[in-house]
Amino acid sequence: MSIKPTTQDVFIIVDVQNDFLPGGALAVTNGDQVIAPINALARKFTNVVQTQDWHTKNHISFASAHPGMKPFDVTKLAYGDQVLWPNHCVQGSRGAAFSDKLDLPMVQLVVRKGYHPNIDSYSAFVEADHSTKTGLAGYFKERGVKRCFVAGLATDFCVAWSAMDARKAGFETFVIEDASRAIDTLGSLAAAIGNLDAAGVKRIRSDAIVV
Ligand code: VGL
Ligand code: ZN
Repeated sequence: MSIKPTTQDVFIIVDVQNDFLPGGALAVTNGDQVIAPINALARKFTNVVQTQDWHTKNHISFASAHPGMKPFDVTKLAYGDQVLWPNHCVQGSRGAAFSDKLDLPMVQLVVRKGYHPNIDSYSAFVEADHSTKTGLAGYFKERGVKRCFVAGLATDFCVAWSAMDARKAGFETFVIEDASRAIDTLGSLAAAIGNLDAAGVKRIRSDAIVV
């Protein structure tokens, strides 16, 4: 398969932030390996957007906000099960900043997410309560976007949830696997791949994208 991006395609670069990279608060194994393929891919698209995990200080997704709980425990919140994380991507912090190895001057929009204190948001489109919207689907529709290509960190959380919601919003959707890396806690990577396949999200490699 080879795909030549058009003006109806968008590349969504998910959460390539210091806290998800080696040495960060919620480091994804080999997370830094996504940077070179993402820098290369971004040059093949006319539309590129980035997402940025952007939490309040005592965000409800942090284990530290739940006495007696620890990172990677799962708890029940008003909107359903929530994995609890180490404190990460706090608004304005160095950890929340994009990696300075990214070379992405062409990015058109940065979508911040996870800024409501009581709602997590893995997805770039719809928050974890499954109803609060970020506005990104509307932005894409106004701009005539038809296909979304998603890569970044982490495959099994923010990449997968963003891809699932892109598909639900009616976009043909692709996850670029070699430009993504997973956290893989409690079987989350296998579950995410099962969900993506069932939803008709295509999993491809970056060499499928040609100029
Ligand atoms: C993410 C866990 C918590 C991600 C964000 O970017 O995949 N994962 N917050
Ligand atoms: Zn987060």
